[in-house]
Amino acid sequence: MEKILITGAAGQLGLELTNALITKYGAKNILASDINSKSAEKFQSVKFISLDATDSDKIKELVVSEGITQIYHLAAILSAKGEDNPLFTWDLNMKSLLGVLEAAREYKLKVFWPSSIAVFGKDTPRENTPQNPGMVPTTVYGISKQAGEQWCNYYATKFNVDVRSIRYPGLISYSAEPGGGTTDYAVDIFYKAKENKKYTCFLSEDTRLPMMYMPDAVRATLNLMEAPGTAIKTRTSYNISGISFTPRELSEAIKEHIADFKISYQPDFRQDIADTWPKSINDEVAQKEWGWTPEYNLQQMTADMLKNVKLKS
Ligand code: AKB
Repeated sequence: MEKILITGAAGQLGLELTNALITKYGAKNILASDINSKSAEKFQSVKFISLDATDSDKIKELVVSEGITQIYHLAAILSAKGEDNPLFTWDLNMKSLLGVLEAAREYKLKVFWPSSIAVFGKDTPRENTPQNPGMVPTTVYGISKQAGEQWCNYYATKFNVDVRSIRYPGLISYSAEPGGGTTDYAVDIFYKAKENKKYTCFLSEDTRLPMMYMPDAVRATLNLMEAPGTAIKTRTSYNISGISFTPRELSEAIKEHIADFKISYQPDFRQDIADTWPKSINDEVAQKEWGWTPEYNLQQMTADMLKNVKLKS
């Protein structure tokens, strides 16, 4: 039986993946962790521990004491927030990954680790971005994800560690808000649309970015982790495509439900980051190797978000 440790379980992706893993493997086989001990309240049905993901000794200790067989290592600082403190971001993102990979080598664990479209940069073709183009990332988060992909590939080829990864686009969900990303506007906008029918966007109206609705992202992750090892030929990280849209197109989709919704634009430093990222992603390799295909389009995602977003009291 699998026993799964999740780091960064209280984050936007963490909460949803934890729930999906509980459904798949049963609550008693899941150990949720996050650095913030207050996050415990988010995990009623599953064991939770407060864990600094850079503490590699503690991770190894847990692997032994809890009989862990898989780690979903999600803890990281994202693109926009990472720029506030580049060295700390590098340290946290890399140290935690290397600790997990070492534990995986020693105890033969299976690992999932998220990469990001932030690995791409100014030299990358921005339309239909291929799996292996030139990549010179422009944020410390992107640099850490790019280097992390190489480390994953190294551990997979040199030590036979079964580590699998996806380059997520911007993720959109209603259970937990994202924290510190360049794509966060695509979640914030739904809260503001429901709260007071207007939103000031920190990206310009025509900034097209790759995004994905959370149910697709969770399904992609589980499908990748379930695929036979022989099918997984890419051990850096897989491109996957969902929905690409601009803030203007998203606002138009919202207006189909809230006719008097208004959007204005005040681009800030996040615009410079977005301008180096792809507009759309080519995911032929993921399609071919493990059968990836998205389900949600812009209209379906928008209707579902507006139905489910709950305003904070
Ligand atoms: C961010 O904007 O930093 C993240 C990402 C695309 O990895 N959502």
